[in-house]
Amino acid sequence: MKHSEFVSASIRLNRRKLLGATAAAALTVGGLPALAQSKIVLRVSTPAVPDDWHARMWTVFKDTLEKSAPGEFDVQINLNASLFKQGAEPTAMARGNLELTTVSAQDIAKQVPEFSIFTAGYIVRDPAQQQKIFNGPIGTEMFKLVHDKMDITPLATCYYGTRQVNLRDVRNVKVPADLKGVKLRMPGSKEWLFLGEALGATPTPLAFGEVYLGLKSGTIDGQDNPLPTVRAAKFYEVTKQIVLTSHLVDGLFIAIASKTLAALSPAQRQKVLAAAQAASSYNNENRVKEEAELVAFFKKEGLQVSTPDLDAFHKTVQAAYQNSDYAKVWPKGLLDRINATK
Ligand code: KDO
Repeated sequence: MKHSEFVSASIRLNRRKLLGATAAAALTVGGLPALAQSKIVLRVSTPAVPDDWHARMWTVFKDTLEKSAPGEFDVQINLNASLFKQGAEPTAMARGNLELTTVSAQDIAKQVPEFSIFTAGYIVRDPAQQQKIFNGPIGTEMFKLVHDKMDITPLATCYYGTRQVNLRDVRNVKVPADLKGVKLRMPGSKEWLFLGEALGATPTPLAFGEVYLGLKSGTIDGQDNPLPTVRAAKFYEVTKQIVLTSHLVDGLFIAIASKTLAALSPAQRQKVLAAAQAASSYNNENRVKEEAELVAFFKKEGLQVSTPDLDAFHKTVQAAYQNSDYAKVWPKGLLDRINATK
């Protein structure tokens, strides 16, 4: 099943669940929503800073939708977690208080434990493989679980970048044991904290918006994020080293509240899906390109950029996950299927 077919199938299910077959039929008159005169408000909330690609892509989403459906939608973009705090978005969407966000694998795993396979270090190999995984049968199966359990529908997969360790002070980091005692800031959920622990550090939970000051004041010793975000959020101003651990090829999923999607006409749904795909393509292309250029930029800014013993990191991190409760709920055979995705 293609992703667009998955979206259409999810919508059909949801409309029935929501409205009952007759009411669902009555909502569309001649292919147009009954309330076509008033614009459909789509509120977006994200912790992203304005200069980051997954913030800028929402303007692409808005512009694409305005072109394909002039005057039909009012897309309201709220950056810097100004509408909902980081991680609170999926609940807000299920309650009808928010229409769109980018949801992380870690936030999904809270409600869909099977998804925690994508929170584990060194599983997904690179951005191209990530797209293949989520745009193929694995994505369809996993997104169905998200749809069924969370009342949100993933529309497109964004490459968020490959996470690297970024330290306040220079340290000789070759193997995970060299991060012992390092207060490494992680987002505040157990899935994230486990990753920090698996890397050998002492994970410290903190919201994204507080990381810059935490690094500046020294309440944390470091943080992990992909290089484009280290630039966009200006963490390089308050840190001295980047250790290229490349521990997580991270993804963010553009998701819409399933009730919102179900209330759209079929044509509108396709336009929203196409706009989400245009936004993620914009993000993915720019992020991959910039990621390749940033080591030189950080060196120019005076940071030390080092490469650790990646085999040692792989082995330690993978062993931590394999021996954890997370791996116990990974669907049978999924890891092999991911590894076989080329
Ligand atoms: C972060 O808090 O480190 C993180 O990178 C986690 C991601 O899942 C995502 O929430 C991201 O922040 C924000 O979008 C800010 O870039």
